[in-house]
Amino acid sequence: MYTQGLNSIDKIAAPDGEQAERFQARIDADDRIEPNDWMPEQYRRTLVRQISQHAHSEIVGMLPEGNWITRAPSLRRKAALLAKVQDEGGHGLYLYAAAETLGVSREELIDQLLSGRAKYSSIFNYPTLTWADIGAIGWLVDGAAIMNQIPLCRCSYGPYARAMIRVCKEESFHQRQGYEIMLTLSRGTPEQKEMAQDALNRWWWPCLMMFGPPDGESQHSDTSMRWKIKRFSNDGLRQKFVDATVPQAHFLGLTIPDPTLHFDEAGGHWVYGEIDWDEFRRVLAGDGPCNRERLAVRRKAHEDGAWVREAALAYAAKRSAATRQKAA
Ligand code: BYC
Repeated sequence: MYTQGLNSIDKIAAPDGEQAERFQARIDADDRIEPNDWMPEQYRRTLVRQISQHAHSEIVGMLPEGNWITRAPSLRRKAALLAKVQDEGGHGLYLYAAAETLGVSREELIDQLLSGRAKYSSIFNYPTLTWADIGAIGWLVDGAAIMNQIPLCRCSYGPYARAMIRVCKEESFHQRQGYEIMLTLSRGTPEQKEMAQDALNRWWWPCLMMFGPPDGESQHSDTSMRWKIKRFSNDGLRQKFVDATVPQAHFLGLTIPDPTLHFDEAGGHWVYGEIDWDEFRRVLAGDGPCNRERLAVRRKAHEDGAWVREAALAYAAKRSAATRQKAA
C-alpha cells in the first residue's frame, strides 16, 4: 500500500540562529557540507526535495527510451540505447543514496513517487512516437540536463555534488549519441530528415520547460541560490541552453519551431518566444500526455519486483545469522 501522511523530514525543529549564521559563513566560504555536519532543517528539506525529485526523474526517464530498445534500427543503436537506459537507472540509485545521507529512507521516497505525491521532471510525460525521438531526447533532454547539472557538481552538499560528477560524465555520452542519431537522420532520406524535424518540433518546448518556472515564479530559487544548492537561476540556464542548441540545430539543417526566434546582436543571445506555462502547469498537475501511463508502469515494476526484494532481505538475514553463529 502507498502511505499518506507526514514524512520524517516534516518533524524536526527550527534552526538555532547562531548555528545558522556559522552555517551560512561556511557556505559563503565555499565549504562543502557533509552528512554529519549541522545544517538548517530547511536546507535538509530542500535537498531531500530536489535530490529525490531528481532521482525519480532518472527512474521515470528510463521509460520513454526503454520503449525503443526492442525497436532500435541496428545492433549498434540497440547496444548504445540499452547502455544509456541502464545508466539512467544507475543515476537514480546514486541520487537515492545521496538523499538517504539526509536521513530519509529510500522506501519512503519510492512510496512518495508511486503514490503520486512526488514530482519528477515534466519532460518524461511526453511520448516517444518515432525512432527520431530517441535522437531528440539524447540531444535536447540530455543536453538540457547537462546544462542544469554541471553547476550541481559544485553544489554545497558533498554527497549530491559528488554524485553529479559521475552523472554528468555519462550524460555527456548520452547527449552525443542523441546528436549522432539526429545527424544521421538529417543527412538521410527526405523522410528521415522529416522525422528528425518532427521530433524537434515536439520536444523543443517541453525541453525549455525542464528548467522550471520563470525566475519571477520560482519559489525555491532565492533560498537555493543563497545556500549554493543552485548556482544559476532557471531563466539563466534556459538561456544558456538555447544559445548552445540553436547553432547545433542549424548544423543539422533543422528549424527550431519558434517563428519569433532571433539573435540579439547587442545582448549576444538567441531570443526565444513565449513558453506555454499553462501546459507546464497541467503536466505538473498530473494531466500531461503520459503521466498516468508512467506511474502505472512504475507501480507494476515495483509490484513485480517484490519477490526480488523479499529474497534479498531473506538472504541478508541468513548471512547475518551465519556470521553471528561463527562469531559465537
Ligand atoms: N518538472 O521553485 P522552482 C534528466 C517544480 S533528469 C517537474 O523553480 P527548484 C534525465 C519544482 O520541483 C531531469 N517539476 O524549484 C533523466 C518545484 O516543486 P515543489 C531532472 C518541476 O527546485 C533521464 C516547483 O516546480 N533534473 O535530465 O528551485 C534521461 C517550483 O519550481 C519542473 C533535475 O531534477 C519540471 N521541469 O528548481 C535523460 C535537476 N521545474 O518541490 C535525462 C535537479 C520545476 O515545490 N533539479 N518543477 O513541489 C533542479 O535543478 C531544480 O529542482 C529545478 C527546479 C531547476 C528542476
